[in-house]
Amino acid sequence: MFNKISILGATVMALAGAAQAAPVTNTLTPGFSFQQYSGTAAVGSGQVNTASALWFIDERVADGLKSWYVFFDPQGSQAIVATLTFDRPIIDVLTTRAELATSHFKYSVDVDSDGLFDDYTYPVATGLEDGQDTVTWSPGSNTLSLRWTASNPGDHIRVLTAAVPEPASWALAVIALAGLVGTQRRRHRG
Ligand SMILES: [Ca+2]
Ligand SMILES: [Ca+2]
Repeated sequence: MFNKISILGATVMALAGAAQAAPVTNTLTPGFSFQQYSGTAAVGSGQVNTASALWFIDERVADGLKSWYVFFDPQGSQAIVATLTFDRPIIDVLTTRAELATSHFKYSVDVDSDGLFDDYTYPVATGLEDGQDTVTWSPGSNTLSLRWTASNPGDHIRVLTAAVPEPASWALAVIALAGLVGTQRRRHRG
């Protein structure tokens, strides 16, 4: 029985530590791509300048939340509409310059791998503009929708999801393990 408890414990630990999959797009403005940012230009400085890409950065886990930075930084004025789905429930979405700058120290990463955490800037227009940009989501849902118009320095948000798998995944794993234990018990009796 101790072995089975150990297996259950190991599985739960594996689930808790499982890497979170990158978000995916359900819909995206035709001709646009959604991809992981691998450039070296500072994020938020208006220097990325890609007209038809929506970018994401795989950020850190802190205080039980996993952070994803999502931004659109075209050179001239461009509109974009997209829906994104994450593999864990969305807990919060930070959309203002103040929220981004305040949470930077907790979640940001070393974009250009030079050992310095100086790869984000937050000029006045960073964050969403009232009346022009929207992001809609429901707490506990994995999906959000965005409708933005941006130029420089672009539109930026930070999406915070649960850091561990959603309850449905845990429930399925526990049910599967319970079934396995039950099968083994029946074998012992037989
Ligand atoms: Ca850096
Ligand atoms: Ca905008």
